[in-house]
Amino acid sequence: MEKDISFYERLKEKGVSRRDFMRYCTALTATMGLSVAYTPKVAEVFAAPAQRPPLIWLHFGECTGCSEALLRTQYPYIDELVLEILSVEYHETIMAAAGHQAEEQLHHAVKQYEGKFICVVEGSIATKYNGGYGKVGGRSFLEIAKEVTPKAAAVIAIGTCAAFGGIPAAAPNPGGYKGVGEALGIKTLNLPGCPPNPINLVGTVVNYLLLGKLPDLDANGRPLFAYGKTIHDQCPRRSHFENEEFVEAFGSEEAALGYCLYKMGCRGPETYNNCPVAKFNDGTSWPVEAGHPCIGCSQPNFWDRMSPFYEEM
Ligand code: FSX
Ligand code: SF4
Ligand code: F3S
Repeated sequence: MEKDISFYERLKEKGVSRRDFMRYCTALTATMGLSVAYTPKVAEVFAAPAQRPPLIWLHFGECTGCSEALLRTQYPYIDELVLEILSVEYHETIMAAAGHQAEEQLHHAVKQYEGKFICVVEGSIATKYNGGYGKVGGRSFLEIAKEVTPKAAAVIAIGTCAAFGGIPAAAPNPGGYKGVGEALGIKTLNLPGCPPNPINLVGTVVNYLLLGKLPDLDANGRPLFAYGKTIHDQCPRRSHFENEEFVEAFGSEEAALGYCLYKMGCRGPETYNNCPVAKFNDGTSWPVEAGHPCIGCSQPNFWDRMSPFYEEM
């Protein structure tokens, strides 16, 4: 197919071989919880997308780490891949427009793609004082979210801030920050993590394009394919936990031996995410593999509930 050829040629120009791409698709298929037999179909979603749903990406109270995680992700061409399957109509961090021009672009995109666009929200929403603690272009996050999200086909809350309030909502939370679903009283698909793993956003979108529906969710709105198990249940240090072989000080012999980090405050037993399997930075590593306890960054209210960090619960 001509389209197929041009896609692989484009990848080649970026220095990405067909083999690298298939390796990525295999990892993505496994992350999505599909059998390996689905890999060619997943590759097809990128190579010959049946449709490119329009995407509007909103920024509220956050650190932009979610966008950073997506755009500087493990595979240098992932931004290209995301653009192959999604038509990004509005994203404040990466678009050229600024000021009034940017506002116009948002207004225009919402109107043009009403009922069809996927709205990705990054960051939480200030709800006290009429939303006065967080504004863009003179309008509160609350006002913008109330205007845009009802017109979307689906709302994806990316990162713990958008999903559950995250760091902006940490006590004493003077601005009354809340996750998007709670602030607006709507159901969102949540992809928490501070930052979240971008492969879970790509997996969600590919699931939608391949199977025609959003993935199944847990009670916290998180896709089960990524958040169905605890860190602890997938952790390669688990046998040390069972054998009661614990690290009690950073830099110790036990730390060098890769013992369990439970006594260093690891929250893996109560945190749901696929970090041990999906890993970060081209599958290089993840917190526990690097010798750092999991701080529970993808759980609701982690900043308050999981702290003080580095202390056994
Ligand atoms: Fe929040 Fe996104 Fe933490 Fe940052 O912007 S999930 S503060 S890493 O990245 O929203
Ligand atoms: Fe569980 Fe953390 Fe120990 Fe891994 S390091 S086995 S997640 S307590
Ligand atoms: Fe976060 Fe724990 Fe994974 S801190 S990145 S959920 S290992």
